[in-house]
Amino acid sequence: MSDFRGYCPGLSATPQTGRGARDRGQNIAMKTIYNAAHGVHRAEYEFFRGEKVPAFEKPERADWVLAAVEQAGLGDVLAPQAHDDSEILKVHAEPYVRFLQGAHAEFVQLGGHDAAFPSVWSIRGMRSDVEPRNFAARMGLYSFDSGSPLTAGTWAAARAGADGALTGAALLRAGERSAFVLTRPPGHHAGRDFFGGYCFLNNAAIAAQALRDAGSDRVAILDVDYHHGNGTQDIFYDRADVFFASIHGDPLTEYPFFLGHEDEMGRGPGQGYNLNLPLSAGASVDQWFAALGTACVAIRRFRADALVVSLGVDTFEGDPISRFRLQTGDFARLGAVIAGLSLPTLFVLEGGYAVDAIGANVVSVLSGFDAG
Ligand code: Q9C
Ligand code: ZN
Repeated sequence: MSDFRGYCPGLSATPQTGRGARDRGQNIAMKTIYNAAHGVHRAEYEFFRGEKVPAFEKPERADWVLAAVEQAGLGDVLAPQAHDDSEILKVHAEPYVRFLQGAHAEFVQLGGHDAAFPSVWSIRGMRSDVEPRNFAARMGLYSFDSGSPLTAGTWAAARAGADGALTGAALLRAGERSAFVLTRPPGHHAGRDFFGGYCFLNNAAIAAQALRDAGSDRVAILDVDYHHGNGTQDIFYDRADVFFASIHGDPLTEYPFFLGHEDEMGRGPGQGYNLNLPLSAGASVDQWFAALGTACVAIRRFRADALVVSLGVDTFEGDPISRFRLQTGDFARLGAVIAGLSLPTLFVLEGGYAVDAIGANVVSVLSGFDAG
């Protein structure tokens, strides 16, 4: 593993690693919190270049990750424990959450079938401080793209995923070295009051906030999904107690386009607590790990006492909608580098659309972490 640690300059100065945790008798098997309700969020299609295409964000993704976790014998698989809405309302606006909860029923009431998609948005110079009564208008007010089908099961699946994130945070506070939240829909594009990018509730942000509330002074979020975690950045942009670092495709060419540039460093008290590391589409594996090293240095400097990883594996070379080039073996190296931070670590599943490889890639990260 020592060759991996070289990618996180400064780590060699600190001997405390995962092995130390093992020596101290901590349980090193990683528990998975599996959101079994994920499957009720099921969209037939999304729009791509004006065409209806089969949805990329589909239930098989989580099914295959679960199969791989079980086959690898990673650790116990647990169900999420129910938590109060108040935990979610610390990072999401109440009118948004209430809208999401009832949106599909409203859509059906209006005669809608299958999934609802927004079609009109409040843009520069228009009002977003008045909630319209019209359903289509509220769909637009609370979203930033038309690529996120809102289905009959979206709220139930997303709400159970938030319970999974909160359960994971509680496990860390109870002394687990790590845990894995296996859920969909993903979360990192969802902001305080908007959905988009297949995301509705920001699981990583909900977990980070729960860790803060349970006594962690400084929480770092490391977002390794191919796409910039604009929702997470939005939620914590003004804050110095949650550090956000993201490695992603350059927004000049890659989704979500309108956030994720290097010069976004935080605002007010949050100035200096946001780090974006955009890479050009097609960037090499070496460039990617160099960026990871930079993120690790910043997380160490922040002196985080807990880490949440937004774990997208759409950086995989075979991903159908992304353009980085990591291979399955590289994901183990990623896990080992993260282990070198020696922090209680919660992994939360985000993207990854090469369904036949998603299980191997996720398990590669998690077992690389366990071994690191
Ligand atoms: N039809 C996450 O990885 N647009 N979201 C893709 C292809 C949206 C990705 C266009 C990509 C969102 C969590
Ligand atoms: Zn992604």
